[in-house]
Amino acid sequence: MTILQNRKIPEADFLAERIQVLFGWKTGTDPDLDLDRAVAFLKSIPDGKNFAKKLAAAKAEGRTLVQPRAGVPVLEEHIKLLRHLQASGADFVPTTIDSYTRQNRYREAEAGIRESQEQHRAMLNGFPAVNHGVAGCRAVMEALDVPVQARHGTPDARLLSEIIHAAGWTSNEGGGISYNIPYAKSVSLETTIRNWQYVDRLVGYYEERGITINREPFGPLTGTLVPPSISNAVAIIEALLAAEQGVKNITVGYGMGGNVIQDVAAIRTLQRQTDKYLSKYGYRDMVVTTVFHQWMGGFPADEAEATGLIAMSSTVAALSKATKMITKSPHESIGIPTAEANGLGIKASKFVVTILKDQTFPDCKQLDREMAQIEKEVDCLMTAILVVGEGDLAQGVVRAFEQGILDVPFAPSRFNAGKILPARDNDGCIRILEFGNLGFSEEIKIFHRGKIAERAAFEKRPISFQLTIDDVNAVAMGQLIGRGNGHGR
Ligand code: 8ZB
Repeated sequence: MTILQNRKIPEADFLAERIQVLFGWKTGTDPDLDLDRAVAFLKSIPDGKNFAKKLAAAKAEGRTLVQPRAGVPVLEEHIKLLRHLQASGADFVPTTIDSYTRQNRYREAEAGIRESQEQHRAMLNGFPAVNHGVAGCRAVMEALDVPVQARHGTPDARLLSEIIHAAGWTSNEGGGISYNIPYAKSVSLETTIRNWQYVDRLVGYYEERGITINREPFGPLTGTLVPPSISNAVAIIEALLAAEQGVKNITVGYGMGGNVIQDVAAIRTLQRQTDKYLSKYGYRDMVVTTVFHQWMGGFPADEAEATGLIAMSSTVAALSKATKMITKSPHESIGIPTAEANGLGIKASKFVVTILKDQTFPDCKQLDREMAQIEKEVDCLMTAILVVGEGDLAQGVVRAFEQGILDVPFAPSRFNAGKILPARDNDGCIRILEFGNLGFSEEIKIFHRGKIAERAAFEKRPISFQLTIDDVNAVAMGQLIGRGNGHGR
């Protein structure tokens, strides 16, 4: 086996590997997966249904567009669901893929479709796109007036990506880090980075033939108290890895933290630093947009409170000028929402971003400071990664995770050190309490320690893991900062 490198896969190697990939399941031998036919089909899709073009237009207008998550196993039911969400105001529709498909367990997915039909209810937690094949996925795309994206969490999404793109879905979420570390326990980063280079190379193949397809790394990672510099660094790395394979249209993402200034700073720096790093490494003609994820942590069970949190998330997204926002529903604390609850989340969100469309968060000292802090931390991490990678980004990522230089809080993967502990400061900004071996300079660590010490002093309690625990549960209970006893609402 060749060693992993951040190098564009030669076309001949890609096409040779592709033959193996397509044999992964019977729908992979569909003649519509012939690349010339897929190119011709994608060229016939109107601009309004092209995810990449619609994002570029929204960015130019300074609008924040909305997109839910959704997916059910039976084709006709899935189409009905997406049409309902489109009618509720979704600017983009998703297709959330079920867990068997994410694990490449297509036989079990097949059984799940059958059982769902027999029992008239969803027996899978998403849409098994590989089993439905190009024809089924095209039927989904053709039933809608807005662009379609696949959203999943798949370590090896090569066959899935082949099928959805050939079907005219013009966006795909995921990446070698962001669909491994938060989702898998024992798949190596070498494996997932290589698999996602293939997924990106496929998009590069289409781009070379005049078809633009959007790619979106999964920004929020574990969605729980992730410091912005860590998620931004991962997003930038995945954007660079994708660009090397020929991707041109990339949406970098961030999951809401809860402090408004830190959230606005995170989206602004994410845009700016992604642009900066792409151009620094020579990638031209890139279209970079941003996605803000509504609160990804524990939600309040009360539906009115949940709707309040959705509205707050929308406010921050709009003021940050994120290009797109992923919505939640008032059912979030229970699990997968009904179509109605999902539509309600979209409607509430869209109402807020529309009202706020002409307003931007104002420049101020606090925002400048927070932006400078995030940028300094991201630069520090990027330098450390390239140093351990001896100049190669892909190798750098593998080694940085091995050594804990890059470390994601609360991740299940055994390829993640899991040594850092985040906690909020006295303003609710996410900071770091325990650094493990994170690639931060002493100056940055002093800043974080100072911020956490300030909060602990205010709450008159010691600096400990208890702060982290209290913060993880706080929002669901109606506070941002887990103040412990005596400092509640
Ligand atoms: C990492 C993403 C978690 C979020 C939602 C969860 C949660 C998962 C589906 C779905 C609608 C689905 N989610 N699967 N939402 N339909 N099939 O993703 O509820 O908010």
